[in-house]
Amino acid sequence: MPTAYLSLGANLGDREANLTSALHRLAETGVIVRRVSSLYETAPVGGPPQPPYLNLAVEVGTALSPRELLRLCLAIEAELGRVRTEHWGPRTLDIDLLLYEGVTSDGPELTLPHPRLAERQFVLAPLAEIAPDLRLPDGRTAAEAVDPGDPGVRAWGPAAGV
Ligand code: X6L
Ligand code: MG
Ligand code: MG
Repeated sequence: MPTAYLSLGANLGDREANLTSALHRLAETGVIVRRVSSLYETAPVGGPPQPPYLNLAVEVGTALSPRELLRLCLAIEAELGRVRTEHWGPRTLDIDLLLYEGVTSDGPELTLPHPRLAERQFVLAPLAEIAPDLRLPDGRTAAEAVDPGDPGVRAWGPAAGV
């Protein structure tokens, strides 16, 4: 079964509950949630001034195609009350598809690997926790790409089990 890596974030409402609900919804729909990172509280990057995020990363196994997995992630965002108003604005839930097996794709709907994956410490810190040896598109491993001194990322606590 193909392996994929997802990045989840929330900065509105009960952030931890939103992330936990998202993991349960994924697990209910034929996605095998294999590894879940702990939670990180992170300073917002880009967009308007907004509250701090909780971020985590998950490794999943899935028989869904990349596009099917993306559709599922968007449907779960909508269920959790995401309203898309301003670009890069605050949200109850964001689920980004980072990597899907060895797949590369460049379409209007989905680009794989995620184009800004390696620039974002709020993605890399949780990802390196669950998959330190994972190879990024730039050739570094996740562990090599983490900046442990980034003041915008701090360990917040364990994620609830799925
Ligand atoms: C150069 C220029 C390098 C812009 C990076 C990176 C811009 C990420 C926007 C960038 C650049 C974004 C989250 C967030 C957002 C999240 C935290 C975005 C825009 N989502 N900040 N900002 N966590 N901490 O999940 O991702 S939306
Ligand atoms: Mg995002
Ligand atoms: Mg997104």
